Amino acid sequence: MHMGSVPRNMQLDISQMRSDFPILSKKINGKPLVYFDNAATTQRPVQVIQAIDRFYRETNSNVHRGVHELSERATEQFEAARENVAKFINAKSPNEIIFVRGTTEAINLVAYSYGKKLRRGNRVLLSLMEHHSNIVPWQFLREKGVELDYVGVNDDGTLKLEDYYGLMTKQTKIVSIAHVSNVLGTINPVEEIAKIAHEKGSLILVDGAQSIPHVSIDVQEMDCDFFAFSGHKMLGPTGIGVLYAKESVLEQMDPFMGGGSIIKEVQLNESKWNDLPYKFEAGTPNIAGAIGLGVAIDYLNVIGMENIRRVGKGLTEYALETLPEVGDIEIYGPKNSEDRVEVFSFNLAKVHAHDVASIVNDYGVAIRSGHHCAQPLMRRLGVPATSRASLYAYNTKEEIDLFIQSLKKAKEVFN
Ligand code: 7TS
Repeated sequence: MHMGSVPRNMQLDISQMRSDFPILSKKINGKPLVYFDNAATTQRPVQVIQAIDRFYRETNSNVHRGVHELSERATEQFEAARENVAKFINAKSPNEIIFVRGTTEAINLVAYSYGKKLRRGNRVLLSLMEHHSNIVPWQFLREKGVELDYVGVNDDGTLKLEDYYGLMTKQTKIVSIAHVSNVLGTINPVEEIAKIAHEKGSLILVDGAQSIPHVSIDVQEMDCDFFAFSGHKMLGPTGIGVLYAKESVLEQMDPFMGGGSIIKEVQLNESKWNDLPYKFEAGTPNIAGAIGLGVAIDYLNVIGMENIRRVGKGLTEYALETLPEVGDIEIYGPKNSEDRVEVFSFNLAKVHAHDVASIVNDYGVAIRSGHHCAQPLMRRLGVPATSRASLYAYNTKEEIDLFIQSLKKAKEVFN
């Protein structure tokens, strides 16, 4: 696809889109690759691959340091990427965009820097469907007497919203919640949760790792205080991610890591912090990664997030309709394409999740199996593991058909 060639709301030409992703035409085990592990990481279009290559060939230099031409160009491109991110999620200002390594680092930053302000008896409200990266950083705060509470999950894979009313107390200082579950695909009503949190005087962090590739994000409308995401789950490079936070909230927080770039002045025993967003970006950043992320955003904008969501709903409807054909299959999560994205965790009766993943691999199908870094959710589901097929807009119904055939083979082998 040539950038700029898909007007919004036009039918997306999937085969043209697929031709932008070199890896999608690879063969695996002699079979055409069916890549259904997009929740772990998406693939990259040539536009992103070329942008990184071009940066190292033509512009490579450190940012915010030199007055020489290359350093100025690198800084310009790096800051343009920040502006691009700000526009993509409708942040008020690029100062609210902090480049980090990914969602994990973004949440650790908040748990550390905002966590420093918490005291014994304060509480953090999470949910049973969180990825470990939205649990473990908060557990570090238990050392100083901060307690954790968990909102439950209904049998249909939705959040027990009433728990937000029951569990929020005056001591609850932050609510942290996945926008989309990496296991169930559930889209959580984060606008509503933000309202409840703010009414009760708490801040809210939204883990957008799994929502940013699928749905259009407006942080002002959502009214979240923090929004975290990873470049590699939205067609961008690994090792780059974003913490969005309201400027007023960031102003009140201390830096996460010490080092260069975050300071205005260093004395022997203390330092003065730099302005936003640099106060939170210690050391040389992932410059090529940020530039690559900016190009991934350009790519998503050209296709249009509403087109991506529409294609995703179509894939969800087709998968939910056809997967039961396999027989003896339990599919977790909401049954309605409005309430979920195209991420399907499932178990076949009498076959271990790892065996399923390993057999379909023989047929060129890449899926993940295990606890998906969500052990509390596995316990809630009453299973040690699931297999997970996570699709993206470049996947097709034909690939779902191939996947179903490979699942039938897995059943044959074990029954
Ligand atoms: N939050 C959610 C909801 C996630 O799904 C993931 C990664 C993370 C945070 C962490 O993101 P990272 O980029 O910092 O690693 N989820 C998965 C997954 O489901 N399979 O592999 C990684």
